[in-house]
Amino acid sequence: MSGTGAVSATPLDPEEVAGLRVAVVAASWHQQVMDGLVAGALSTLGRLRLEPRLVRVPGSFELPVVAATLAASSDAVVALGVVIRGGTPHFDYVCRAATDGLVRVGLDSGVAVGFGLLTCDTDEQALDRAGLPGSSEDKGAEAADAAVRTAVLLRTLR
Ligand code: DLZ
Repeated sequence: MSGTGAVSATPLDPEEVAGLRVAVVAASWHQQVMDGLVAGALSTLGRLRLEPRLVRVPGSFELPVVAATLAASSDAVVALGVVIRGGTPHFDYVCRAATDGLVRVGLDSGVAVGFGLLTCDTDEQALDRAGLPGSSEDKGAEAADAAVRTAVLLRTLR
């Protein structure tokens, strides 16, 4: 999937997001990439003067169950992880479980869930999306922005 076509929405204003409770849940596999994703998400939230709770889980497979628990006390949950394709079908199972699980968390809880799960063929692809020096994209920042934007929208719709 290409990043071409991403929205360039008006930047969020700290005043319109004030009071939102935000949690970040981050997997731990592929440390360098995860460091970039977490930094991107935290810096986006920090710019909005939000103070997220950060929770680490072992792998991406564990993201949904912890996201579900965090959703009970949050207005937005940002889920971050990276899965790199290997030589077995394990990749597909972890990606599907994490993705389907996170969708379910959002629908069951009504809480905004930001999808910051990279599913890549190679380390290079993941590094290029991790918001690190030299990366062309910052998916951690994008997931945080999308989660907060959606939480604001849900707040106005209710
Ligand atoms: C087992 C596994 C493998 C092979 N690869 C990854 C990966 O690339 N990224 C990731 O976040 N987690 C991986 N895991 C770990 C699983 O997500 C999970 O933590 C374990 O299967 C234990 O439940």
